[in-house]
Amino acid sequence: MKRRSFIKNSLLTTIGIGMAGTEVLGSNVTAALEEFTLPKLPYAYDALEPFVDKMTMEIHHTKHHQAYVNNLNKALVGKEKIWNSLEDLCRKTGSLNNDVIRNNAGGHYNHSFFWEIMQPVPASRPDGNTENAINAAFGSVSQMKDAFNEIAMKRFGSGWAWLVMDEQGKLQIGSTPNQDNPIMDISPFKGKPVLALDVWEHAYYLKYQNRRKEYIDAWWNLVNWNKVAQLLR
Ligand code: MN3
Repeated sequence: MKRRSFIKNSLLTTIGIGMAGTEVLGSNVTAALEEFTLPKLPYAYDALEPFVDKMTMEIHHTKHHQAYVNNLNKALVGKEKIWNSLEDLCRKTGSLNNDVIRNNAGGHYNHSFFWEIMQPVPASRPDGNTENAINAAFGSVSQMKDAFNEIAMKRFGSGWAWLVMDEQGKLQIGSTPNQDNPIMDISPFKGKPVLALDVWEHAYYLKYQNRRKEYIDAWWNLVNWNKVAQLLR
């Protein structure tokens, strides 16, 4: 055997052994206890004052959101890992058929999204592309806000209001109960989230008590339109 082909054959053998020795991720892979972790807030707890107060933010993030993460991790232990991300887990809610996973995966996804689409004042403004998309669907930014506010007010009990992009690329407004969201296969309202508002009482009760409308109006001052623009791209 010539030296060159000997090296080539050895190399192929090495690669072959390497591949055979690599464990292929199969259906027997199960979730670990630290599957998901609480993301850091992109700003300080008091950064959204006076519209959302520091204590609400601190409890909302360190207690409520942390509890969704903890309960989700607990519920997933030992489950066959048929998801590869939090989004994917939400999309497969139907096949998982487990209300604890549904509520806590939704809780984790929704809050992670919610922190990102807010920013301290002075907030950004919708860019040209965002405004065009909103105008095309609702007539104007102010008409979109009216429709969004109405849906957020009408959500009975706990849930979320959403601005999403549907499969045709058109903006739609809708609401989901509890911690459901528009990327869940089981949700009748579907789309890619571009804006979300938490209307659970824990999101506003300390400062606004029963005055959900005041909270909603105040919240518009915090919208991170740069993030919305990114999501629309
Ligand atoms: Mn919440």
